[in-house]
Amino acid sequence: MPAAFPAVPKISYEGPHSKNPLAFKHYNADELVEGRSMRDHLRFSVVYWHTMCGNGTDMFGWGTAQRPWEAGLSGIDLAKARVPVFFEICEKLGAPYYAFHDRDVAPHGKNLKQSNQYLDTITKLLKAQQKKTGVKLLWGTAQLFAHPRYAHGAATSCSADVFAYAAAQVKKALEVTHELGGEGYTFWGGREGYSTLWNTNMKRELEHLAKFLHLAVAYAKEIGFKGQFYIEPKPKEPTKHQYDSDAAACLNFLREYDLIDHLKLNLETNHATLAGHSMQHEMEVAGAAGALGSIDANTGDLMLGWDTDQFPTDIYLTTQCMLSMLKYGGFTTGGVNFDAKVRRESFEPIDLFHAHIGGMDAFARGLKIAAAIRADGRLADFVENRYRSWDAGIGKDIEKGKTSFKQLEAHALKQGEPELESGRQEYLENLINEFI
Ligand code: XUL
Ligand code: CO
Repeated sequence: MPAAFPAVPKISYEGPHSKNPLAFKHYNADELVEGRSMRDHLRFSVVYWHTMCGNGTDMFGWGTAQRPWEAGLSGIDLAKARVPVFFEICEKLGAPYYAFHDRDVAPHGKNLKQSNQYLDTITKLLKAQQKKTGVKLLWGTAQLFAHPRYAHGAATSCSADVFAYAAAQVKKALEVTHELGGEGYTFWGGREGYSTLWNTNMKRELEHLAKFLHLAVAYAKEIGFKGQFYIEPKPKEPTKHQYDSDAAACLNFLREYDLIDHLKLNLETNHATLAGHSMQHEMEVAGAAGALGSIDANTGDLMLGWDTDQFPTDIYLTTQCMLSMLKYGGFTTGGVNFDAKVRRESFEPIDLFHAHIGGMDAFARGLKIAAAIRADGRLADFVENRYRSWDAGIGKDIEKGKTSFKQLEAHALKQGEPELESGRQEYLENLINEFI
């Protein structure tokens, strides 16, 4: 099979002064940051669904994308043709990982058996390409939202037969992820929510979702899959309300149903903003709970109210992501997964390279800036100093559980009106700007 991008070389690092659109200006894979290579810090991952299957369709118009390697092909033949092109892109980008849904890599069959056969056919090709290129699987997942059978949800469907069908699909997706050496498996509850409460038994649906996840955990154990499970919060779209609405809701759900030891969070910027949060907020919520697993790196357009899945280019965003990530010890099983798609207007194949190079460079800059802010130390010192009243005296006693309301009342009566200090928001915003 001839290369799909014969004119694109392996993308190399040329430094910040390069004007070459097909070179990294900031991502230098071997460069050490805080003693770890950028490659290992960022663990970049390319997604199969947007990169290979995205065709620029929107609610008002059909696809725009020009993909010469797809000409005249459909079904399993198209699926086969996409595999080497995808790995050519990953390899040329130097992205060490990828992620997929079962039904992006292989087509829907006329029944489950045929779908599984298609998936087996493609899994062999993926495995061969992984071996050839060294690109590894960050996580796999099952697409439980596109087919009409999932109109009422998958694990939260009102139909037990749909639950069973979804379980069968996840069983197979787990086997394939395991076969491909996947380091994780993600649950994004595409239609696990409701459109109207008039027809919904929420308690029952939540219990079913928990049951589904417990069954998945049990099956992973049975087949020896040791990868990390993730749940990916998103508040809405396609449903009006999704049960995995944000990091806090997911953590509550995982704790309530005794799943907290089995799943971490895979956070996505555009999902955070749809939930009315910043990505930094979501990362701090997950990090504080010890559940920060992986990120789907993208961004929304704040002028639009939907999930536009754009490539991240905002240095403030990537700096915030990497500050939180470094603070909580960096990625272990997860990575920076580009769940992002080129715009409908960017229909030429080369746009796929510009998009990923830009996203990788934006994260590389974020990483370096975050490391510089940490090395400088003023930000961390400020926060530490802000809480110093908890390090000794009454604060220390409260934290240690050595006080009662009566003792606190005595303290307040004796101490009088507490003295406060400024939060210095503007000073800190200026401090951050020194580094950006
Ligand atoms: C959808 C989304 C998904 C998940 C995987 O908004 O983010 O692509 O990442 O199912
Ligand atoms: Co995502």
